[in-house]
Amino acid sequence: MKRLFDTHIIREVKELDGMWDFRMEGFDKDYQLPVPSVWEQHPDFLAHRGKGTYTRKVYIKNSGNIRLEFKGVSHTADVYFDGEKIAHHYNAFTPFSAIVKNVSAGEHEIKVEVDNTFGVHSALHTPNDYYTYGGITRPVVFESISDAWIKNIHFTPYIKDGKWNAKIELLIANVSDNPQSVTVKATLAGKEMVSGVNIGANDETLTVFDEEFDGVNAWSHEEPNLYYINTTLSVDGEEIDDLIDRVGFRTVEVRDTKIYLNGEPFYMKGFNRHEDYAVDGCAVTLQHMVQDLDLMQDMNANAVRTCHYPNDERFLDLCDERGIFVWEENHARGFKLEDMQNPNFEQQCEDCIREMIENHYNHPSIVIWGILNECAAETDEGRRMYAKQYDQIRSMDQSRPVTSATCRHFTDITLDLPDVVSFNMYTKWYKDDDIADRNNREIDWIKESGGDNKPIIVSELGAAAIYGYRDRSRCKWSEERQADLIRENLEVYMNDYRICGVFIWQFADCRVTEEGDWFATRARCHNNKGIVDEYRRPKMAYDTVKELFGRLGGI
Ligand code: ADA
Repeated sequence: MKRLFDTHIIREVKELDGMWDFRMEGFDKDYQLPVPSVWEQHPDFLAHRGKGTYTRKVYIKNSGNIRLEFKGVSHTADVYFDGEKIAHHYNAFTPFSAIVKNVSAGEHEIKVEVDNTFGVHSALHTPNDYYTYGGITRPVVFESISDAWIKNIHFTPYIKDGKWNAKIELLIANVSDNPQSVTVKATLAGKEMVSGVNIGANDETLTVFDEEFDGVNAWSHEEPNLYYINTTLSVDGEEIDDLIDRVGFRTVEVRDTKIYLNGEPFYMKGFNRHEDYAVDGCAVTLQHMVQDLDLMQDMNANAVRTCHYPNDERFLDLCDERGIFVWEENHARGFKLEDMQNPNFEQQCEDCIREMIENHYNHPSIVIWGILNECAAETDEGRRMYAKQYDQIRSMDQSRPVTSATCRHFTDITLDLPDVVSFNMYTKWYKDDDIADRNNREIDWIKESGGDNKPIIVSELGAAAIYGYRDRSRCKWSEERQADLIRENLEVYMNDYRICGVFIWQFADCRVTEEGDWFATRARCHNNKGIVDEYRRPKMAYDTVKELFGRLGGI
């Protein structure tokens, strides 16, 4: 399943989860692999970087237009329908789709060529402190669509004269060579909105409703109220298409040094979470997503940062339902200027941001967008790219603040650009400074460097421990030391009124690439700073976090 609820009742939808035929370049053998999954789960491909081809048949009952949607392929996909190329997409972490018009009834073949190799073609998936897996790693959906169909819904709630209002933007497309006249209807919280729409041949049009909604209850951490928005298209009274989404009435604003939800300042305390689970790789199953959030909430967390890329929508659906605040960010981790000058970098970032916001806009749990984690913010060229990406986000979404997690301490020249200033700090792990002193120097610098009077978030803090390694000396890498350092850091940051949120690095241990030099500082080829290991086995720090998140952190 691609979402936690049905997005269509009228539109014919078939999920293509299941066994696909598979061939790997350089392997003279036929395989069958499950979709979604990573090919690294197969003993022949445990650490394989290469090109694999997935194929399967689909049967179409009635001739017409079909639409294929991939929620995630890692990291590059070339899609063929009956041998004709219909899509090319880069980036494992954002969805993409393709339409084939006037397909005859009967059996057809889908082929997906998948590439997880590194090189100049991949500016964002690189040897890094997380692993780039290979495969069709998120759900695939096969739809039959009418000539006129509902492509997207964007829901923007706001308060006017003390009452909940919302702007509802429906993007309606026409894939036929003839103009279409349809009636569009949207139903939300008992209100029905109707409009006639004319769409030119092979064109799209935006229909906008802007209404007051009486009697709705706000979405919040304590009461994450959600509402279904049902939209349909009809011609001469016959319904031909529909799209259902789920929304929440809430506003997010930045005022002075706080972030406000529905007019009240709120504090975020949570984890950085990679999409990585011991046996799933990045194709984390729904039950493991649920387990992750159950564990985070057991530790009294109320927030999660999708480090360092857009997440699976089912995880965002769970956060919507649980009132968990989400910092979602585009795909970038630790790029130096020379990495950012890869000729594909800016376009691949732009595509990722566009696809992230187009697809995740309606999730009330997303309260802040992030970009370019620890990239070259100390350079003029880097600043130009930061500014360009902030501008792109703000052009698409004026309802959420923007930020970026910096590690260019005392040299970052971009702090005047975001709404919220965030920094990553590993005091007492990488450097043995006094935590409070180092924090004061950081915040003093932020205030002098463009971040004055802005909310401040500690976007990463942490220490490593090897699960099961106990040592009464409490030396580094022991569970004891990790628990000590988490306590010492949280006691400082969560008692500092100038800070409105903390994210521990990281929720769970995650696999890292052997390529590059990560192996030297990442025992087991894992980033071992998880509070639980990759099998979600808790380390001693689990109870430390549970205690401190339970009693500290508030506005
Ligand atoms: C950085 C980075 C994380 C991780 C962390 C660490 O802050 O943003 O992805 O690499 O350091 O473990 O050192």
